[in-house]
Amino acid sequence: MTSKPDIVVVSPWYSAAMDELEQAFTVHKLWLSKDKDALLASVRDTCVGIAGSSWCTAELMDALPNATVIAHHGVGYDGVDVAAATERGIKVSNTPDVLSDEVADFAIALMLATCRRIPQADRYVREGRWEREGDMPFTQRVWGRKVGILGLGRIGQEIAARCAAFKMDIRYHTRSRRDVPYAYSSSLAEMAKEVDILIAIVPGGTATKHLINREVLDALGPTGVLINVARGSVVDEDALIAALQDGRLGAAGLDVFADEPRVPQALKDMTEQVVLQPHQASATHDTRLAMGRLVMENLKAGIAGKPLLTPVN
Ligand code: NAP
Ligand code: 8YV
Repeated sequence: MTSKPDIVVVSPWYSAAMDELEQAFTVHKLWLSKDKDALLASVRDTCVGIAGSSWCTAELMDALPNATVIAHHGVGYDGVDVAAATERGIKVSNTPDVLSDEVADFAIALMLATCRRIPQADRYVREGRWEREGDMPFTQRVWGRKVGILGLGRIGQEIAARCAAFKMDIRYHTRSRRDVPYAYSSSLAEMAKEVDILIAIVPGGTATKHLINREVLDALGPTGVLINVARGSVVDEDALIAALQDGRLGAAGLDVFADEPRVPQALKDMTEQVVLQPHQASATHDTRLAMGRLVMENLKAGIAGKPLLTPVN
């Protein structure tokens, strides 16, 4: 019997997909290891692939010099040092497309939950306030309103298609204009001024850091709603908290945060204006299985010296 190739997994993902991974590879689980240096030293010569759902540094690549592929679990690979991988001749893959519809569904759910105050209404019933106080205060309409989408890539376009079904007036901001039936805005702040709801779905990393800043939040205004399903780094979190506390921004629905899984207490305390989610937009059984399988297929291809299915570099 031929032995299974050694791979190092930095951080885990869906257990059913991890089980399948272990059928194909000898999986060394870095996140469980008490002595990470010793684990890396023990597979220094034999490890041919790296996978993970969070980070991958140049230091890790140097500790595993025979790894030829880094298969990232997630479409956003801002935690992976791709430049360092390219310099070392290591191929990198991500998991695009298989999660686009799931994340788009979730963005719409979060927009509806935030505008129609669904978590607040649930609490209103459970806390007996309906019986004591009567009907709860009215909420904001979603259908027919103006929505601005920051990022109109694979997921952004699926969000736009769903917003169209809600009869919304759709605009978008990206660096390059696309051939789509939605209004293009070359300025994010200008777009924020025009819309009722701003949905962020751009990649993370330095290029998009704090794109949504005080100016953009003020442009969105006291009745404006921010939905962030992109990365926490895209929003200046301090500016967001201040805008919500001062009433300069109406409400926010957030799936992603600057320092996950830690969420600022100030956001947790704002139970009326803010809906919080634990970075779960792609987290269904079906989609996480598809993502995990794509990681595995990329590892197999990279280790066999074949082109990756979904290459990044
Ligand atoms: P994609 O197809 O690469 O689309 C990215 C979009 O962002 C493009 O339209 C791009 O257009 C735009 N963009 C990039 N940099 C920009 C900038 N500096 N200013 C304005 N627009 C910019 O990626 P995707 O598959 O849709 O995924 C997008 C991101 O969603 C991921 O990278 C990830 O961070 C996030 N995500 C989050 C979750 C979650 O669980 N919450 C799940 C999946 C994905 P231009 O290049 O023309 O600017
Ligand atoms: C995952 C994501 O939660 O694909 C992405 O970019 O943010 C999510 O699908 C994350 O990558 C964890 O694996």
